[in-house]
Amino acid sequence: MIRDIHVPNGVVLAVAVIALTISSVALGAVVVGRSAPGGNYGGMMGGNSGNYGGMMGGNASPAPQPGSAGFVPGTTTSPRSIPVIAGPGYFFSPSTITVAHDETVTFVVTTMGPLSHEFMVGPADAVTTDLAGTPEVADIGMMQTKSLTYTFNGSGPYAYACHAKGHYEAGMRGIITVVG
Ligand SMILES: [Cu+2]
Repeated sequence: MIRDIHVPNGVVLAVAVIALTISSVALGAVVVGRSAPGGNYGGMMGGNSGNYGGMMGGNASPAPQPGSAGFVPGTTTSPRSIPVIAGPGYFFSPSTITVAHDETVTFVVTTMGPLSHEFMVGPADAVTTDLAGTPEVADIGMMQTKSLTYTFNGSGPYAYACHAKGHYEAGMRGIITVVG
């Protein structure tokens, strides 16, 4: 049943994540961030209520992605929120993410299943080698959500990974493509 979340259906995933995290403290911080001028969900979803109404109502049209018309890139004052599910098992959903050059993104990472995970993001070489100083949030326990904000101002390639013992080797990593 939980495996269903892994299907490549952005709407299902987004709704699941929001349902999971809407009561969490972590998302609260993100919502505050998104409330800054020019960066609320109302504009992106084409609604006018400035909240999750469009997505929770089962709207089949996800927000425009980088490279598409109507895309609104995240900024340092209003990062774009990207939900990520860790597990159950040794993978992230999604396993590929697209960002715009110079965009600031807040990854909202929720662990499914009993294993604790971490989320590291940065240049692919640093992430692959677990280089000290690479941004990460660690010890994300079952049903916990932690957030990490990152600005993609380099040339790439970028990646994300979990380096809990054995997890990276088992496939717990993802690729970030920069466009624009
Ligand atoms: Cu892990």
